[in-house]
Amino acid sequence: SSDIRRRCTLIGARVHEGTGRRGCDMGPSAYRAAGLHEALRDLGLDIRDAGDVPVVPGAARAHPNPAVHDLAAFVAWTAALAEIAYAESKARIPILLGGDHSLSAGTLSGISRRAEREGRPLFVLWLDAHADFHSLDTTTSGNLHGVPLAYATGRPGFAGYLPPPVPIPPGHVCLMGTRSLDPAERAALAGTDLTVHDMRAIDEHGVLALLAPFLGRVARENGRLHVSLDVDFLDPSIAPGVGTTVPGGATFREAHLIMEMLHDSGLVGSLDLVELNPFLDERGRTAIVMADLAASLMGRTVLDRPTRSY
Ligand code: HAR
Ligand code: MN
Ligand code: MN
Ligand code: MN
Repeated sequence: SSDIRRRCTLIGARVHEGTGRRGCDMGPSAYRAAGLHEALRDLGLDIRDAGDVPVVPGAARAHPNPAVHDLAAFVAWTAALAEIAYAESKARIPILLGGDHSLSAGTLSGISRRAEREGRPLFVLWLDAHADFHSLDTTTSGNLHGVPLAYATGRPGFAGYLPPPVPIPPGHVCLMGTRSLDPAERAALAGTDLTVHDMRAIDEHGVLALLAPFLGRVARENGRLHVSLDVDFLDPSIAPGVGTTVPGGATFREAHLIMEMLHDSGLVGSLDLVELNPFLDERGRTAIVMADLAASLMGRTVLDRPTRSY
């Protein structure tokens, strides 16, 4: 088919160095075991499986902030994933199978370069309990899964360590599900026009009323939309397989409606599935729920409805 939305590439990114605990490197295998590939194939999509990206961190890199760890791995993953995301996004939807959220520094670099080349604005929907808006200077945990959005939006503090990305305007980014921010992130966000729909906003207004205006804007501006889905966006009761559970997350129905709206919009050009930790999962249920959500975004429908335009 000539429709880019019917073609996707699965890219395994076994990065775990961005967290404080092991296990995320098993994520790509867990998605395969959960039947993600078959589910997408059953939708009639043209699937390419790029396998797992081989990344070997170079020599250790020091940073003035002593908390920062595994910076060499972060740099290597970012460079490698930026390349593959750029290449694959030319004619297909890259789906990154994480791996911790530091991988999005790479995806977003590659996709923002692609969007610039296409002359289209890039928009980002960040579904996460966290904002991941630390710089290398402000992180106190030193876990670099807490920095990718700051890097991709061109926040200072990365120069000399990572290649400068084509910065994504903060006003093009929409966070949903936010319920855990560190003080430095809160302060940094306050100085931007990034949209933050925290869990309270979801409780008060529902996901439809919050997401529809954002999708409308992406459509009007002929934008390309990147979706980053962190497992901890979901409530731990349905998604326990993650290292950073935060109570009070999205229900399956809220998450599923978001996936249906994204599918109907036809705007999604790339997707990250991040933070799945199979070592902490219960009999694969988190891998299965994430695979199910991804399939719904890519086109699983219960009833055929006329395509909605936002
Ligand atoms: N803000 C905290 C930190 O920087 C927690 C970051 C957790 N991030 C993820 N991905 N799990 O969203 O350490
Ligand atoms: Mn995250
Ligand atoms: Mn998170
Ligand atoms: Mn703009």
